Amino acid sequence: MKATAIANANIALVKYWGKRNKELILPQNGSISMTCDEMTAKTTVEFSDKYKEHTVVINDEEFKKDEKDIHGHIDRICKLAGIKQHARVVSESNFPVAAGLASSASGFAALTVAATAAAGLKLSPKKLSILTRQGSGSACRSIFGGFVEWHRGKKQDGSDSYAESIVDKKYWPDFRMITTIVEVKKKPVSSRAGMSQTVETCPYYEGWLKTVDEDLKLIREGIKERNFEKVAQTAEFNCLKMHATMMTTKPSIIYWIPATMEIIHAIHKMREEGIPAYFTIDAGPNVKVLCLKKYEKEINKRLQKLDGVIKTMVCKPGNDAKIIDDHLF
Ligand code: 2P0
Repeated sequence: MKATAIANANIALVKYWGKRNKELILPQNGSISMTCDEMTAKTTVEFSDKYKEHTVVINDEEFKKDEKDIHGHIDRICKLAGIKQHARVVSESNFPVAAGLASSASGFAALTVAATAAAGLKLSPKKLSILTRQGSGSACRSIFGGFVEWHRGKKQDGSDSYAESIVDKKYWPDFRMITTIVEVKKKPVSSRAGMSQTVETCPYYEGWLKTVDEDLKLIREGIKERNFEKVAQTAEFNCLKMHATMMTTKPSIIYWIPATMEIIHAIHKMREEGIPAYFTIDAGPNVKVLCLKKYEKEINKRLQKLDGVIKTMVCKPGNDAKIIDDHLF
């Protein structure tokens, strides 16, 4: 009863920001992401009578019950599989956890794929996505590679709120996402708390919701047409609208630090010079720069020279989450 899975992180082009049901993790709006090949979580799960409780070790640090409730997600899978044993979970990711780099997306996707396999469950990708969503919303998109849409759904039981592939990773291999790290420490306000506060107190939240369907349509079309400007312009604007809702909650949430602004201005300057670069930013200060393969080297070189940039990771469209043989323990 042991299995190991790897899953890539994903970065949203149309953001998920706000829940309509916190228990089932049902979103207020649909979202679209790219699965990122260089940002990976690898997780081994073993169920056994020798374990008296669930233990979870991520990047060599033991995780007790926290806001994300990883232990609760393992219980959910045990219940589904009808097993009574406890689990040992060991996970490693190749990028900082909880710094707005979608670590919970790759983490929960790898955990769900490994734990269901270890528990002997055989679920369709759609069912896996629904189950993963209940651990962490954006993680349901990391079940799939390439470009992915998470449908908002309408049903109260969440059975129509799942992710599916728009196109696989081979469809647009020239698309690049350069993750530009300016801070690696844990962010001051978690995404979960930030989005809840936004739904409750932002006077512009209704305005955000009204514009999302148009962004989803443009990005869906742009991906299918391989129209970089259409996808990247829409994604940048969508990100700014999301941050505008965060900044206008009570109390205000501002994830950006000076280096974040430094990158934004550098991108504006690149565009003035005719280099097509756009940005998107999640619930944290790190910036993801969108570009095409042709401009990747030049843009990456310029980003690395900016004040406050610690490192960059160039990502291409990545793989579906999958089972591998190489266990971590
Ligand atoms: C996204 N983010 O679409 C958006 C953009 C952050 C900003 O999904 O509470 O960790 O576990 O469902 O998925 C981060 O939120 O939150 C997120 P939960 P999650 O990628």
